[in-house]
Amino acid sequence: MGHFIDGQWHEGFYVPDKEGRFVRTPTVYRSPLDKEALFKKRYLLYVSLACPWAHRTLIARALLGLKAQIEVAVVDWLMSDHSWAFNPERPGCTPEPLFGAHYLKEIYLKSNPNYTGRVTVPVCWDKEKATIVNNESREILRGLAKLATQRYDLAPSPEVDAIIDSLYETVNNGVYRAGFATSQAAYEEAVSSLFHALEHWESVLGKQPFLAGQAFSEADICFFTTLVRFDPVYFIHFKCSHRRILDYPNMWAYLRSIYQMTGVAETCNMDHIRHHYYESHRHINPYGIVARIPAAYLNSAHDRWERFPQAIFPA
Ligand SMILES: N[C@@H](CCC(=O)N[C@@H](CS)C(=O)NCC(=O)O)C(=O)O
Repeated sequence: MGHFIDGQWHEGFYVPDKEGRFVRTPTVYRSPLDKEALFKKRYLLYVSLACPWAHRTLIARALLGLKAQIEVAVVDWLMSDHSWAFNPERPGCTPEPLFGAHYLKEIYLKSNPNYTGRVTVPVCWDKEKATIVNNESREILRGLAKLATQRYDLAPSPEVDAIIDSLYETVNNGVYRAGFATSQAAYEEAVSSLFHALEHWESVLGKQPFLAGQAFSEADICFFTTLVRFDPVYFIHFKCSHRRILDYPNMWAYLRSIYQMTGVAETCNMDHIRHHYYESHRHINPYGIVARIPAAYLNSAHDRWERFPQAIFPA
């Protein structure tokens, strides 16, 4: 891991705040996605199959019928001192298709040789303008949802934004705040707000099929990509150990209901997910031992559609 300052690479992990809290750096590229660019197939998405933020964009691409429009380049699961790398030999990975780059950081420098910031995925690259358009998953997700013509409304109400906001700190970033805390107090703070939020959503999902009500939305995509990593990784590696998702009947069935929507399971690569976390974060898992995958099946039967016959979802 590392980051750029004025185009110079500096190795090292995130620096916590004074109280030992993990602090995520804001992303730099925030331009809106453009319809013409999308349908002229100018966008290339750089992703890691391990990353929950990048995973959001892959699910939107699949559910919105955009696979033919958007090419995807997949980095290796291992994050080294040079950050994300291309390793086409590894199953599930691709070569870097435009420049034959070895590292994703080369792409950031092609966009701006004096770039300051982290080298994160997802990245939405414009092939014609040879620049990064956006590297903030939530904005890429919204951009795709707004521009897709094979249309399913993934943001059907303003409530969706409020839910995504509330999920961010407690759940999506909450697991990282727990796992990367460098003091007991920072860990307790993160894990308490994480499980407080999970208890809340467990109760909501007992009454309705999706977070925002009857209709599947972007909020469900944002929740799903954390939930699917929870039992195999966050519960162990990030010490989010109060309960597994399997222990919450509504959330466990909800997780499986989304996993089983057409096109979603293919976006979930449990090898990339598990190997990335356990092998890349050696400061919290020094020997890189990868925990065995839980026995519970994501494709086991669930009763969500019988319980909620009014549920609206894309596939
Ligand atoms: N806010 C960003 C976060 C993206 C992010 O942090 N991705 C991680 C992978 S899970 C990453 O690339 N980290 C590399 C680093 O921070 O150096 C988003 O939602 O797109």
